[in-house]
Amino acid sequence: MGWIGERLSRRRLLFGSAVAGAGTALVSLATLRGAAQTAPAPVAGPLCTAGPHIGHGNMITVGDVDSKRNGFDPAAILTDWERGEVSSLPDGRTLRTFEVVAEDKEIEIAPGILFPAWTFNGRVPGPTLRATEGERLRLVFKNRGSHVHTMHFHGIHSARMDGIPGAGEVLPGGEFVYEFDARPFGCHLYHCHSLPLKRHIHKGMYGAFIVDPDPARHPEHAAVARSRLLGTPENKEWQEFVMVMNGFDTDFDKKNEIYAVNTVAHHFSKHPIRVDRRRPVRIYLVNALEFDPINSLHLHANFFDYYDHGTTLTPTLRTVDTIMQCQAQRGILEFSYHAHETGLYMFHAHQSEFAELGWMGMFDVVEATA
Ligand SMILES: [Cu+2]
Repeated sequence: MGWIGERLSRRRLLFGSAVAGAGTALVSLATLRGAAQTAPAPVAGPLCTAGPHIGHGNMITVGDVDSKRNGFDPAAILTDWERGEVSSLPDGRTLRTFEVVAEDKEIEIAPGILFPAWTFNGRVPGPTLRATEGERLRLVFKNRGSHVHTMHFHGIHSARMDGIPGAGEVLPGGEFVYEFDARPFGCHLYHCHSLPLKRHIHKGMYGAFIVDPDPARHPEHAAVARSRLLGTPENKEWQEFVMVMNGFDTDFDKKNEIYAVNTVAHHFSKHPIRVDRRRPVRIYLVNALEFDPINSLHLHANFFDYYDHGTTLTPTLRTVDTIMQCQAQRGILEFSYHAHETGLYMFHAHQSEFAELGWMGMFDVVEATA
């Protein structure tokens, strides 16, 4: 199949499924948001862009995914830090213990489109594990799924703790305890590393793993480190969000039909992320996409500083509005709308096809959030 043919086929699948699966039609975002309430509802075919050509007229799915049934909400995932249980080791160091359970679960990734996922703690992406540099981490991993799984962390650890076949792989019904120090600080990820690897990852077995810098270890940039350290007054000034870019191959042809941030296609187009105009924004961006080698984030009407992998306290890129990430690449974006007027500001993958198939969202910049 040629390049154009593939694209037509992928779009037909999403649009066809949305219509057949949920009895819905596709309308423009402007209509959905009520900006064109007087206009007739557009009749959309698989590739039709009919409808009022006003406002943010983007083709998106109609209706909403049932977050309660899913057991997770893409918006809640933005700020849902899993901190584990904290205790002290005999030498006085902090021990942070997390429990993660693998289980099979059918999830809804677009209205009416179900996907047979393999999950960590029943959600995709898995829990955002957040620790502080230098702590001892203990990950109690239980496999209640139907396949063998692992937790492989992007971080520094011993071979025995690598979470690959032969080192921490867990049979269904089994359990393994991974233990290592939280380092280096940064924006990382974990994922299953069982074989076939791309299938295990793509089924939903990944999550963000954030290690906050310890300000005492970075006297030259202590203020920046404090602003990253969850719980400090400096950190509270920031509006922090985790965005895990992912996709789903719903017909198992090794191509994605759905793209998203935090799993649900177009979620943040329908439910813009409220942002206080006066406070800075920090995004922990992780690319967990399989099958496509590159993903990206483009921010409209603004520019950001970028910290590749989050492992530095000074930006690795300054004043950019688009960042690309290869598979498993991640980083921290920092920006502000303090000099902007309030309103809706878009962000999306700049691979236009990804955006149209779900990887698109909005910030709702307001004067103040509660
Ligand atoms: Cu797995």
